[in-house]
Amino acid sequence: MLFTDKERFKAAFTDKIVDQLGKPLEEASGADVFNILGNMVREQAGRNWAETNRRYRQGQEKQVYYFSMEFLIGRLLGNNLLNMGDLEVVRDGLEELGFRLDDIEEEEPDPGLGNGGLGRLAACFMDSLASLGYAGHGCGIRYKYGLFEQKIVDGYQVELPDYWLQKGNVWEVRREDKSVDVKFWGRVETDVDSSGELVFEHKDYETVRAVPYDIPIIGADERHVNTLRNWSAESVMQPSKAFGMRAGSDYHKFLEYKRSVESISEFLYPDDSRYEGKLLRLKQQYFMCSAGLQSILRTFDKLGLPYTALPDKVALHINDTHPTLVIPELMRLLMDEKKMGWDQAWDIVTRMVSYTNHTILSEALEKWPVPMVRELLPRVFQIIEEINARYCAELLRRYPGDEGRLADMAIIYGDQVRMANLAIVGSHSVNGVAALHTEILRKREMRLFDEMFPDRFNNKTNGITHRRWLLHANPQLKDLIDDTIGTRWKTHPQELIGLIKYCEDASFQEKIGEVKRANKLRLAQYIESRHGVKVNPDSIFDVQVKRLHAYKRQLLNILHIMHLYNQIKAAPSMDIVPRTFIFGAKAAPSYHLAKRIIKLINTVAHTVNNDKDVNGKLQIFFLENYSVSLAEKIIPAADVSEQISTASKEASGTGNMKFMMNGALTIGTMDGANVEMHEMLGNENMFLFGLSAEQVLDYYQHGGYYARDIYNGDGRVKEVLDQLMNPGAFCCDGQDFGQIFHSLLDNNDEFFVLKDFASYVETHVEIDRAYRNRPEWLKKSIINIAHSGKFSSDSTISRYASEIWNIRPVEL
Ligand code: 26W
Repeated sequence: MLFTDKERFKAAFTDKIVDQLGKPLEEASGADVFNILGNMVREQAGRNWAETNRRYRQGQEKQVYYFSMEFLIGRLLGNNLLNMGDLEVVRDGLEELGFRLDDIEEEEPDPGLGNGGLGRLAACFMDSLASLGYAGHGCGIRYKYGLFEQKIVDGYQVELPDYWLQKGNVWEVRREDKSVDVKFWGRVETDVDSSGELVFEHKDYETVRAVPYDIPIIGADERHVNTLRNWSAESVMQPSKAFGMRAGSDYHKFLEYKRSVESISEFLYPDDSRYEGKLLRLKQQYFMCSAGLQSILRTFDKLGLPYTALPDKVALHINDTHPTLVIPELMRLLMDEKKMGWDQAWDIVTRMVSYTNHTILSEALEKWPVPMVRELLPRVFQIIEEINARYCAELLRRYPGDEGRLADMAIIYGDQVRMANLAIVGSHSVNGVAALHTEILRKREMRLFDEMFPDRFNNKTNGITHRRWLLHANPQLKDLIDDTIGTRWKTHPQELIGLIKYCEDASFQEKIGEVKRANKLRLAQYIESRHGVKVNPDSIFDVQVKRLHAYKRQLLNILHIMHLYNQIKAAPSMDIVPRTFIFGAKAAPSYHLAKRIIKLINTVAHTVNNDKDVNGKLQIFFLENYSVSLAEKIIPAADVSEQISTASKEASGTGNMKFMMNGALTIGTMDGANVEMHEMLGNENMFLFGLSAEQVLDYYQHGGYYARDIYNGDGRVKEVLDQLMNPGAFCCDGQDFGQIFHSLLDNNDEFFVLKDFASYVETHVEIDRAYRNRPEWLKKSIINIAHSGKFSSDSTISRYASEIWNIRPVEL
């Protein structure tokens, strides 16, 4: 705790304002209050941070490093106060000084250092690691620009740069003294040393300085403070050093060099689930891997242990294939710098590295062109070639003459380096992120690897931190749960199951209903402030928020809404429970179809929201710039959670878990972690629809699906699709939505939107019916909350710790 009581906090805070800003409290702005408060929190955490590090070093504790190109951490002020146990004191104290903590929290820029699920998962894991007392740290990139800020202009997505660092970052500490150099380009010279060993020397390289910025990750007991180390790329000041020994490096070249170096940590690639083989991205990946490993080895060196002890003291986890270069880079460091032989280095590396796969979408598989890797990273490429050669030889020993297998499994094939294959071969553990996803990896996508390395594959179903997504985002629900089952669930979220006892308790149901209504009112106010429209808090809040991607099928959702609208137009007296459909989604800037879908949602919203016949039965809002902070406002207010991906395509989903924890009921396909939700909830407490993964995969393999048959056979489908093309309610000239129409009919509806349409419509009718029975609905809502503890990332992390990393909590 920062402050033992409110009065002391007020005094200390007021002093700081005066001392540091040289102005009286009355003149302090919201931004001033945020900065001063943030500084106080960080200073306090600093003591525990130093102590944590001292203890880890002194006890020679095994450290886990989670390498990830994305950490979508969200705002930190509220969560840090929560984890330090200061939230109430600070809230009350500020209140008395004339400030609302909620407003102060809004002053903090939301660090958009991630695209979506993968980045947010990394952030939840950081929180759980520290909260459970594990020595686990993040290694990432300090992007100057986060994911673009989305504006909606005339219904279209417009992207603006997100310069989140503009006003500085109170949480980070620049650690100049921990800088390391990373080398690109050049060539490798081979020589024989005095003892007859081959030595490899990297010549004519370009040097990039990597400077770490550390962010303290404060655990829920406040005492464990781990480190998220994000690397920033800077130029080396003397041109001679920057270019190694290369001749002719003049000043003009230096400026060019400086610009190109700084671009490495300039921006986050805004593409989610689609791979682009861009040189700059490869540079980012190597930059992070090399800098991270060098700093890890430095820390290890201080222990004074032999390198053979490395796997006992350090675990390296790679978040998808993006940091796979950790494998050859660590080989390089061990062999070239620490003078270790191949076999021993390989044994060490593979015992240290573990890999998580986050998607089976083939368009997301990273494959780098051989010439690019060879030129940018000449020594690393040699090592990849050697890994590949040895591994392919082993393959042919096991499966003599099986060229087909070799073609599928090789790391380098044709003109490409396949990162997933390298990641599997170079690690001791490969995990999927939900039971179904892991099953698909083992039985289909990675079948041959599973056959070759049967002990390597395992499942770790994703999780979410209940501290951010319940305690912080939904304080009223937190209080109600505390009053009902006590507070142990906060450290043991599985104990939320104790709420089951109350699921039929009428007074508890009513209280749950009141909390939901309060959250809906708050969101309604937010929407009104942005859209200037009143939102009916008694309508069903039906929400789909996530990245925009064809497989996630926002299109299915909006086509269904168009159908509802058509029904109302045909029979304005139609009896339905009023619905408010809420969307939030960013599309990759180059993903044209996704952007059309955003436009369609906004067009339909405009028509429906302004049609008198609709008479409040439907409202549609597309909330711009979906982000962690917006999610915290939306999710607690949802009645219905849309998790409607084409079965087999969503590796896990984590939004699904957040909604469940906040008492929303899910309409979903049997995909990702929805399957595991359904296992606990049953058909009673969840609304399932659509094809199964098996059916989908069968269609892909054997054909037999004809979207046009559905268009011709189902009048409802024909009506909404024709509305995409013909002038009328939603469309003007047939140009706007033609691409969507063609993707469904001419490209045969890759994601089975039309195939699942009928069952989706029916299931929504069921939701309408279920909502009318308020006690039953609230009972289902309670049952959802009660089971959501299973999806706490604390459980997930405990399993990573014991089954993959072999670490235990460190007592402080
Ligand atoms: C190289 C381009 C690229 C960028 C990002 C390819 C793939 C990605 C990520 C793997 C996409 C992603 O975020 N995947 C999501 O990961 C979540 C956490 O495991 C899962 O819950 C989601 O289902 C999965 O889509």
